[in-house]
Amino acid sequence: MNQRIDLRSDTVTHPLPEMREAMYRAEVGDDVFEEDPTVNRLQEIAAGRMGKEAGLFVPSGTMGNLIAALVHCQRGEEAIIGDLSHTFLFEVGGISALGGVFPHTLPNQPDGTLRLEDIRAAIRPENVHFPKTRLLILENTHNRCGGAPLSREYTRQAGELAHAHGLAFHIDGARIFNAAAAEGCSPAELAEPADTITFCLSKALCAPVGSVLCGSRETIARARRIRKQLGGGMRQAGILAAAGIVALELMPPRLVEDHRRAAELAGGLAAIPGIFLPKGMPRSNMVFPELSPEVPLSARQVETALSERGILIGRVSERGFRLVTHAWISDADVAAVISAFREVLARS
Ligand code: TLP
Repeated sequence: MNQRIDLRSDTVTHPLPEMREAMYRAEVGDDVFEEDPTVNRLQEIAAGRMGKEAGLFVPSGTMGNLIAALVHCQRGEEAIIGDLSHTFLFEVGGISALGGVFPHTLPNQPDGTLRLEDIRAAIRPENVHFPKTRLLILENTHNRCGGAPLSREYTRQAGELAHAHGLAFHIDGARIFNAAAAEGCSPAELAEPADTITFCLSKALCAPVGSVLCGSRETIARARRIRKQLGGGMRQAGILAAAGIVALELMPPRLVEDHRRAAELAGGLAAIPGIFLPKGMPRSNMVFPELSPEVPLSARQVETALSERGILIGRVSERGFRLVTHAWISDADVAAVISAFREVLARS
């Protein structure tokens, strides 16, 4: 990668040499005919990791979540979803624009959960005035809630509640491998209560493109038709899937390193006068520092000053930032970012 220290997201990671090699050598076929052996293998491996019967390779996490909403809901039906969830905030309203799915938002708690009593109260009784509540969507790790992982126990309870009321349960597990690393369990254990889960190959796992939607054989067969309808049927996609297979083989065990670096980054930033961090965070690879009220700079000014020093970070509010660690961020980078923040704030 280039010389910049890029903490804007783990989506900025580039494929490893092993991935490029596997892409070069990939056996391919027409995946719309289900004849691409590399895609088929990726889907099988991915489903195995999630403890589901089948997987579907999709171009993005956004499409995976959209297909899940469309597979579980008819137009005019409702999905219960966190008000800080990626699907609600950052997927261009796709579930309603394209699927006619009505989002019933509930407040995300600081730990990324939705309160079970809120979910229970949101499920609508049969009444001619109401949309049918069909789906519960949770996000693990929860991006806007500090990268918080949801526990197995919470996920199990949420799943039980959803199923007891006849709802389907989808997990946006874009970073489910980070959640598993943080919780010290397997992704399959976190996915177990869900009917479907999407996870991304192109974030912390460093593959260049793609996500996989996993679920039962029957659900994934229907999802395949929806993917085609959305224009997501790809042809010799084995070139991309090959990198995904390497991602699944090589990357999950190293995620704890990203989490350790995020903790070190947070510790270093918290020691700088004028910066504070939410308590108990980070739990995975995201750090959300904020400027204290006495700092005369805006987040935008700090972001610009850092970018002049070759450090790119995300800005999430007037006073807040998001910094994401990933395979391209070293210990030296963490130290450089802490001292650059210190210098920029000392000059204000
Ligand atoms: N998140 C991106 C941005 O869109 C904000 C990021 O930099 O974090 N679910 C979650 C929880 C996500 O964080 C993202 C991407 C997605 C879904 C969508 O994945 P893609 O970008 O592959 O469509």
